[in-house]
Amino acid sequence: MKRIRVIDSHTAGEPTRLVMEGFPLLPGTTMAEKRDALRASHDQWRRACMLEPRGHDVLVGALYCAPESPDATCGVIFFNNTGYLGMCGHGTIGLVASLHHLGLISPGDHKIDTPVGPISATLHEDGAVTVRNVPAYRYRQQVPLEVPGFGRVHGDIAWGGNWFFLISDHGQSLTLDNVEVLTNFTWAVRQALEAAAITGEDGGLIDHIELFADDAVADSRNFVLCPGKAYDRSPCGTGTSAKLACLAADGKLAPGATWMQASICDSQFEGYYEWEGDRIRPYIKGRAYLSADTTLLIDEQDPFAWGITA
Ligand code: PYC
Repeated sequence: MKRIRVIDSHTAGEPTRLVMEGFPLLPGTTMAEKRDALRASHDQWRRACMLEPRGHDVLVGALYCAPESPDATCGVIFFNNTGYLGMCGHGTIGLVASLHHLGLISPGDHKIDTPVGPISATLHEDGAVTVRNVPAYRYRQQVPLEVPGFGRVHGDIAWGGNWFFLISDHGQSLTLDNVEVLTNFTWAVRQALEAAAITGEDGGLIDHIELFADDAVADSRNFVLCPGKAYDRSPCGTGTSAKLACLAADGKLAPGATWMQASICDSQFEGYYEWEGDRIRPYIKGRAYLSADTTLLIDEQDPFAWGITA
């Protein structure tokens, strides 16, 4: 029997499964090298934790690693049901809340190494967490896109730790009772981007689609389609970072001013930014709640030991 020690949490409704122990040792010194080794040689461990029967398509995994820099608290590799994420805002908030639950960290600032660069997170006395994300920027503005079955939309392409296509002129209703339609629409957008060879900088795959609408309480409401076709229950930390980059580029939000981003589930993140050259440094504040502190068992006799795959 193989054992994987995990801590489950949710941040603004979006779940994170933190893997503390049980994965094989990964070669490499940087988080990117360790992520590549996990993907190339040990991907079944990701699948065992993320896929049914132990996981599900909404879940994001976070592998707790030794840090690559001497002043970091830890390193982390994020993944989901289909593969690997560069960064994950809600997952970082879940990671910090989980490490606090385990007694491994105290309120204060913590540097964390990720495959896309170092970030830091502040654990506040009240349990909230502010993530100082990787630098974000808008790469292209108002790119026209024909979406089969839906017509023409325009979107900004922005980096917030993952690549996003951000659309406002979608004509869709951003309500929780409409998620099936929103999922079909955003999946069609993602396929249309791939068919048209529209990418992020350096050919980066745009694997997150983000829709915006007005919100009664917050500054904006979003719907975010994640790479595995599930929608983000939270306002998406990297997606809110990409939004801040677009607002900054448009001169619509001043540095330091607060942006309240609501999710399709009515949960909220608070964001603000600082300029760093021609990019912005996004800050995202939210809160995670613990939901399980447990051990996953992998029985080699189990035909679904390593997850149910297509
Ligand atoms: O919070 O950055 C985020 C995120 C990415 C995918 C799901 N959540």
